[in-house]
Amino acid sequence: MHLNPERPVLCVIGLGGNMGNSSEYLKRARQRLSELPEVEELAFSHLYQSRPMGPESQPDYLNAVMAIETRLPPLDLLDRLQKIELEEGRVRNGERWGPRTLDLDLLVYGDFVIDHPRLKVPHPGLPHREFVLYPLGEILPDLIVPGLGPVRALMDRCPENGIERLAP
Ligand code: A4P
Ligand code: MG
Repeated sequence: MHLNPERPVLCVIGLGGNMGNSSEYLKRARQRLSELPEVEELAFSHLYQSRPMGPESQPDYLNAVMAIETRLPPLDLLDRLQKIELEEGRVRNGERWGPRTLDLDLLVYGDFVIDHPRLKVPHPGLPHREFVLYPLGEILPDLIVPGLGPVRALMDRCPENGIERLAP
């Protein structure tokens, strides 16, 4: 996949974490993402507290989403996200959906639908996850997710599952 956009592309990144001081991890991740030379921040949602998807014997998560503009090709952007995860103390221990300090998912990359061994976009979990859809609906309520439709319609079909928007 050699996609090299000529113009900046609107992308959405999902941030999550449930180990350590999650609001600090999310804040630092936001800072680091917006400091990347090829990235401009457009919007950042409130923080949301959500019940863990996956093993239940782990703390609640804090989640947020960030809209950016970038000319980075998608796999380069993924590399940047994974580098930040690693540097922020993320340990991949193989447990699926286990606890983590920081998880950065590329949710949307412009109008593109990407099916690559390292990267699926839009993120396959997007239509089923309240902790993605509710913050996304807050900052980009009119977004049409490629192949999936309007965010509002996706939200209407996704139960809230106890998600709470936190005060700033
Ligand atoms: N990958 C493919 N597509 C993407 C994409 N769009 N964005 C590949 C990011 N990565 C993508 O990810 C595994 C591989 O997915 C990567 O190497 C990348 O090439 P990972 O971060 O190493 O592993 P993971 O995150 O444990 O697995 P997974 O299945 O991606 O988990 P999720 O979907 O990230 O979910 N509960 C609440 N309430 N809130 C959460 O944020 N997060 C998770 C993790 C579990 N439960 C949660 C939450
Ligand atoms: Mg992930």
